[in-house]
Amino acid sequence: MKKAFITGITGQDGAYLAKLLLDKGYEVHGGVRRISQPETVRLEKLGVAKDVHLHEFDLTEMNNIFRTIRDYPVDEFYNLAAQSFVGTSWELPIYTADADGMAVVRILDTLRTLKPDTRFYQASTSEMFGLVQEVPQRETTRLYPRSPYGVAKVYGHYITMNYRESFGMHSSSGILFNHESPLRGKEFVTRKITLALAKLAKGGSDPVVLGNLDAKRDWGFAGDYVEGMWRMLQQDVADDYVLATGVTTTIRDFIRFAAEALGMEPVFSGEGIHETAIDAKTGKRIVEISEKFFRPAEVELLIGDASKAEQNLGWKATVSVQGLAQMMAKADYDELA
Ligand code: NAP
Ligand code: F7E
Repeated sequence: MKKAFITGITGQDGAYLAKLLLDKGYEVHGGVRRISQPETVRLEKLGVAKDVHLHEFDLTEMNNIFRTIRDYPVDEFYNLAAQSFVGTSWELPIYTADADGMAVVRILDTLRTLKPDTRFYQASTSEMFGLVQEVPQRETTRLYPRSPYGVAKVYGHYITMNYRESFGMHSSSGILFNHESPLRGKEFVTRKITLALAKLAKGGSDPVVLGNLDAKRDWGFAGDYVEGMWRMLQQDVADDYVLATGVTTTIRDFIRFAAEALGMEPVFSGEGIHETAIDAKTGKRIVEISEKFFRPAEVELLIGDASKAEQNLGWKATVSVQGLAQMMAKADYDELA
C-alpha cells in the first residue's frame, strides 16, 4: 500500500486529492494547522474525514516539518498548503512569503536530509505569469508575478526545480490555472458569485458586490486537477506541467453562466464602478461594484496551454466553464435551506 502526505488537506484541493488517493488504495496522511475550530468540513462532505490520518502541521514551523517527515515517511508528498488568497497577500506579504515561498524549501530540504526518494509535488500557479508575456501561457513562458502571492510562489516553483536539478530529487511543479468546485472558499470570485446568486434565487435581495469584472480567467474543475497532480508523481522522470482548460472567460460571463443556471436573465448596464446587473425576470439588482474589491495590481488575462500535460500525462480537463458555473450554482442552491 502506497503512503502519501498532503499538506493543506483541509482545503479544496486537499480534500479532492485525499479522496482520489484513498480510492486508489493509498494510506493518506494530512497536515492540519492549529486553529480555534478545526475545519474538516470538506473532507466530511466528500465522506473521507474518518479515513485519513491527520497530524498537527504548520508551514512556518521548521522543527514541526522535520518531525512530521521523520515520523510519517511516505512515498509521495503533496505540498498544497498555502496562504492561497491573492487579495490577502497585499495585507500579509511577509507571512505569504514565508508560508508560500520559504516553507517549500523547509519541506524539500527536510526530505533531502531524511528521505530523498520521496516524490514531491509543489502547488505552483498561473498567478506566476501575472502580466502575461505570452498568450497562451505554457511551461516556458517568462514569469512576471503581480502580487506578493505570485512572487512567493515563484520562489517555491524555482526551488522545486532546483532540488530536482541539484540533488536528483523527484520534485515536480504543477502550474495550475484557476480551478474551482462546490468546495471552493467563499472569498474566491466564482464561489462568491454562485453563493450570492443562489441566495437571490431563493428569495433574497442582496446583490453580490464585486470588483473588476473585465479580468479573464481559465477556470476548470478541481476534481480534474488533482488527477493531474497524481499523474505527475507517477512519471519516471519528474517535470513541470501546466494544467488548464485553454478557454478564458471574463468574470462578467461567469456571472451570466451562473445566473442562467439558476433561471435568471442577467442584464448588465453602466461602466466601471457604476456597472450593475439586474435579473430581467424579477427586476432584482443582482450585481454591484465596489472599489473595495479592486486589487493594487491586477492579472488581466490568463489562458493556459496544457498540451505538454496532455501529451506526457494523458491529462485533459473534462468540465467546461459553463458546466462548472452550473455545478457550483446548483450545489449552493441545493444546500441553502
Ligand atoms: P485552499 O482551499 O485555500 O487551501 C489551503 C490549505 O492550506 C488549507 O488546508 C489551509 O488550512 C492550509 N494552510 C494555510 N496556511 C497554512 C499554514 N501556515 N500551515 C499549514 N497549513 C496551512 O487552497 P486550494 O484552492 O485548495 O489550493 C491548494 C494549493 O494550490 C495552494 O497552495 C494554492 O496556492 C495552489 N493553487 C490553487 C489554485 C486554485 O485555483 N485553487 C490554482 C493554482 C495553485 P486551513 O483549512 O486551516 O485554512
Ligand atoms: O479572483 C476578480 C479578481 O480571488 C479572480 C487562487 O486560487 O487562482 C486564485 O487566484 C479574479 C481576479 O482568484 C472580485 O480581481 C472581481 O481578477 O477568485 P479570485 P485569483 O486571484 O485568480 C490562482 C490560480 C491561485 O493560485 C490562487 O491561489 O476575480 N474579482 N471581483 C474578484 N475576486 C474576488 N476574490 N472577489 C471579488 O469581489
